[in-house]
Amino acid sequence: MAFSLAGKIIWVAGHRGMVGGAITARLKAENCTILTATHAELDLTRQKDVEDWMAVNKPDVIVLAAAVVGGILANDSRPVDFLNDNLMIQSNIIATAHKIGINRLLFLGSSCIYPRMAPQPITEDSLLTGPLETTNQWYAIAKIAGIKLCQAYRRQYGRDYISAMPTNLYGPGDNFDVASSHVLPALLAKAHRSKRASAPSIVLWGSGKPMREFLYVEDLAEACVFLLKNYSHEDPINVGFGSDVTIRQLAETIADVIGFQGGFTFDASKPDGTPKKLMNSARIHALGWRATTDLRAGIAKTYAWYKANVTHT
Ligand code: GFB
Repeated sequence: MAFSLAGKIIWVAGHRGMVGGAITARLKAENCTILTATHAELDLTRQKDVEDWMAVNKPDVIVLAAAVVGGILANDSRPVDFLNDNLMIQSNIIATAHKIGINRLLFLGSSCIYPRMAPQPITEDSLLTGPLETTNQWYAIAKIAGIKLCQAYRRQYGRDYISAMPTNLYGPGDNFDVASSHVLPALLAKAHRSKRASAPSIVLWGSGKPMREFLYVEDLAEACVFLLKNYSHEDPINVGFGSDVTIRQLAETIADVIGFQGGFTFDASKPDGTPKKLMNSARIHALGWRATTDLRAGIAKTYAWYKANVTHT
C-alpha cells in the first residue's frame, strides 16, 4: 500500500504540542498543504465548533495529535481531564471526519494502552488482554476508545483510519514543568537548575527502578509520515525505540549530558507506575522504519532546545 501525500491538505490537530509540532515540521518536507488551528480558533472539545471548522477547511488527511497529556502524577490527579477531554477531542474529530467524507486519518495513542503486566517486549496483540496500570488508566481507556473508533469506522464504513502507539516521547517543545511533566523533561529541568545552584542532589520520584523506553519526537514524526504513506490496517502499530533503561540510568545519562555532578535521592511517596513497558516494534521495522536518534544524542538536542527556549529557569 502506498498513499501519496503530494497535493493533499493535511490537518495536524494539536500542532502546538510537542508531537503535533514535530509532525508539522516534518510535513513541510512533503509536497502538501498543512492546516492548523490554535485553541483560541478552535476548541476541540466542542463538537459543533469542530464540525463547523472542518466543514469550512475540509482537509484530505488528518493527523490526530491533539490530547491532554502529562506525566504520572498529572495522570493520577486529573482523571476527568485525561478521560473526558480526550474522549471528546478524538470522538469529535473522528466522527466529523467520517461525516464530511475524509478518508485518511492517523490517530496517535500511547504505550500505556497495554496491560500493566503485558509480556515484554509488548506486541500489538497484547491490547485488552489484562488489567491496566492504575495511574494512567483514564488516559489509557480514552486512547483505547480512540483505537476502537478508528477500527469501527474501518469496519462499518471502509474508512482508512489508522492508529500508531508511540512509546514514551521526549524532545523540543516538551512540557518542562516538573509538577506535571513526564520524567525526562522533569529530570532535565531539575538537573539544569541544580547544576546552576550547585545543589548536592536532585529528587527522583519513586524507586528509580522502573524501566522505560524513550523515543525522540523527531523520530516519531518521521514514523508518522512513514505510516501515513505505507500503513493501512485496523490493528494499531507500535512505534518504539527498541531498548529501555531504568529511571536511575536515565537520570545518570541526563546528569552526564548536562554536567550535573551531584547525586540522587528518591521520594518514595511518589508512584513508580508500571514496572516496565518496552514495546515490540517488529511490525513497523518490517515495513521499513527504525528510530535513528539514540538516547544520549536526543537528550543533548533536547537540552540545547531547552536552554534556548525555556527562559524562566
Ligand atoms: O514519565 P512518567 O511521568 O510517566 O514517569 P509513565 C516515569 C517514571 O519516572 C515513573 C519516575 O516511575 C516515575 O515515578 N520519575 C522519577 C519521575 N522522577 C520523576 C519526576 O521528577 N517526574 C516524573 N514525571 N516522573 C506516563 C503515563 O506514564 O507515560 C502517560 O502516565 C503516558 O499517560 C506516558 O502514557 C507515555 O511512563 O509512568
